[in-house]
Amino acid sequence: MNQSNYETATVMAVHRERYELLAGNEKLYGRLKTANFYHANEIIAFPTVGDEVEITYNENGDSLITEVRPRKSVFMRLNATQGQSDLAVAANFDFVFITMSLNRDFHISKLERYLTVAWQSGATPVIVLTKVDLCEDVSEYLQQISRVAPGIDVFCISSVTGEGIAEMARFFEKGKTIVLLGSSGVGKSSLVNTLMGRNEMLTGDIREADAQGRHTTTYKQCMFLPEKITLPDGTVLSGGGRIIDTPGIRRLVVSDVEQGLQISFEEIEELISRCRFSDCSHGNEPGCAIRAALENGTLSPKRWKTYRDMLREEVFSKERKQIMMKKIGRARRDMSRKR
Ligand SMILES: Nc1nc2c(ncn2[C@@H]2O[C@H](COP(=O)(O)OP(=O)(O)O)[C@@H](O)[C@H]2O)c(=O)[nH]1
Ligand SMILES: [Mg+2]
Ligand SMILES: [Zn+2]
Repeated sequence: MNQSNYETATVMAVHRERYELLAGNEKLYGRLKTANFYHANEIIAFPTVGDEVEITYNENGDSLITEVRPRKSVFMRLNATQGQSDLAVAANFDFVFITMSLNRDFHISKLERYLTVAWQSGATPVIVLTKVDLCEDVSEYLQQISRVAPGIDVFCISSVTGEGIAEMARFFEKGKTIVLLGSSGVGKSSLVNTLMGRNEMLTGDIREADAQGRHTTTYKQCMFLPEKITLPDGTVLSGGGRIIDTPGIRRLVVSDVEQGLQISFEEIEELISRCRFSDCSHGNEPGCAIRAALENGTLSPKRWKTYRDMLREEVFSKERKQIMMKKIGRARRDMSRKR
């Protein structure tokens, strides 16, 4: 046995069906066992970027990924394929940078959704408002945010000028991982490139599909930040840690966000607990605290709608999961019978 006979590795990037792994200081490639299931925290899961995996090392080719280690945090999204398990988008991060640009992309209901998934992931949300160089007045945005995200750090930054990035320095720390969450075009990859000091990710109108085969086309990628981060204006920050860039998630689908909803819509759940009937549908029942709050203006109809939409998606996703677990259970029993 030589010293590079690794048993565990970190998933640094996910290509179509091949995984870029880091084991010790060595870069390896890994593949999945075919027709098999991977377990992480009881959820049936395929490996994703940031995952710690167990491998069967192969010095002559791709290693075999045999198991996904339990995750300390994860983003999941629903799998559109019927009967397939939810897909992990990123794993094992400490901070979620919820990125929205200070122009077209700014929607408070989107932020509410992001906050819910961020809390649910197990990591700490941080709000990063990008393209501050294009925005004349941020105060209106900040005011809106303080209403839905009290106590959460908010930064206004520009990846072009470097403005505001120094204030975030405490998140760039050895042993800590940041994941970027936000719509396509808000400037996630630009932020990565500014922090890395080189063009690591593709940005802007160079679509991922246009650049197949090039190094930068990686779908999801985890990078080590430099120990010294040099901003465009020459400021040097102490860096370190890792950052995960994901492609823009077009429509964030909610699954398993019960706890996240409890945290990010705390005041709504508090109101609901004050409705006279415990099974209040918040329609015409007497003593409904939600209706009272909507009528006196302390609860905005939009926020109430976002909450209800997310709750509905949550119920839907739970039902789907139950069906899937039954299917998998059946498949397992069939398999063991055949043996
Ligand atoms: N003016 C300005 N443009 C930015 C900034 N960050 C990103 N952009 C531009 O916004 C577009 C989308 O950026 P990109 O990083 O690809 O967004 P992503 O899809 O979230 O990764 C590109 O054309 C960038 O040049 C910024 O801070 N200021
Ligand atoms: Mg990008
Ligand atoms: Zn009610």
